[in-house]
Amino acid sequence: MAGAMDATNISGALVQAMQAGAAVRGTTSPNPPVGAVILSATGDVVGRGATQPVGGAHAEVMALRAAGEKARGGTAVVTLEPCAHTGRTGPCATALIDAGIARVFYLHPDPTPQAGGGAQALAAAGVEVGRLTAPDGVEDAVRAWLRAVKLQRPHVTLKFAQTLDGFTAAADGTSQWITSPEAREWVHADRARRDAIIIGTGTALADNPSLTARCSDGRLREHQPRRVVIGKRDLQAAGEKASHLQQLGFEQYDTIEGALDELYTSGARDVLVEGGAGLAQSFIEAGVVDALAAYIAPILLGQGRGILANAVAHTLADAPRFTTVRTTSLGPDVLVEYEARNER
Ligand code: AOF
Ligand code: ZN
Repeated sequence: MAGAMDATNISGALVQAMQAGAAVRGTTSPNPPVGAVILSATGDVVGRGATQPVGGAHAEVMALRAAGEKARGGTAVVTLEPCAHTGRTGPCATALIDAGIARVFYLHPDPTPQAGGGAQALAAAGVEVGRLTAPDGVEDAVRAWLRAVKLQRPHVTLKFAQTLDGFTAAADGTSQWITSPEAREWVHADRARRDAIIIGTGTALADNPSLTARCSDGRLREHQPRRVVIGKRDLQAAGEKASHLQQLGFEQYDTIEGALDELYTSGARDVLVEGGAGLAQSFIEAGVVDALAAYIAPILLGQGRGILANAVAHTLADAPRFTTVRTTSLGPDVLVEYEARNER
């Protein structure tokens, strides 16, 4: 029977494992960004690890390496059920057994037919196995991957910066800058954690956005997402206008469905849609928006351009609804993250 001190250690280890997983988000696809923590037999954290880029070690193996002999008789806390298969790497369940781990607690079961079954393999080897639930307010980086695997298309987050009355640009079209430097810095960090950033051809032509993930001093971040443009307008013919995108290389698809199909097949699991209103509208209408990231600035416009191009519901009862999962203060602004109600 687990004592109170033990439960505290395990929930603390889970938060650390979730943080380790969140830290590698954007670098692991098509694999999930998993985090793992090893507690020694006396309950001390002796190893931490996270999934390495494809072909590299899984989280458990990284954490076991860090722990060395101190893992013997200890506890592993992982954000995904340890795999039971030999894929690009060996089975984590076996690695845990071989290291002499006595107990394994994990957050999400692995739903894939090829890697699932680790819990059973561990239990069959005499390891005590338990499930954990996620604490509120801590980023659960595996969720987007789970949703993507279930739907066989990337998890989609629709992002926008808006005034507090819901406008993304003033009536005259000015939109720079609604949100603060702090919010923009966060946006760049977020881009580096995604597999792809998607915009519409209209936005590509009007704004000539770089769609790069940059540091505050303008340098490119280490991980850059794929740049994707959806729409039928010819960007090549537009020449100079989309020059940023052209220099950096971008992928263009005619339709949302075609883009999501190809992105999933080529390994993307977590993508960000950055606008404009026409594309956002089409994503909502297609029913493929899993999450929203709303950057809300303390500005009033009264009139202007909205997040979407048209009504998506004519009566309140039909309006798409979302669940608030997290709010973050970014200087004077607030980031509110939502999940679609059909998420689970
Ligand atoms: C784990 N720990 O850290 C991750 C897991 O091709 P492979 O061998 O890299 O295996 C990929 C699959 O393993 C992936 O689809 C997912 O089911 C699982 N990911 N499992 O035990 C980890 N990243
Ligand atoms: Zn594994």
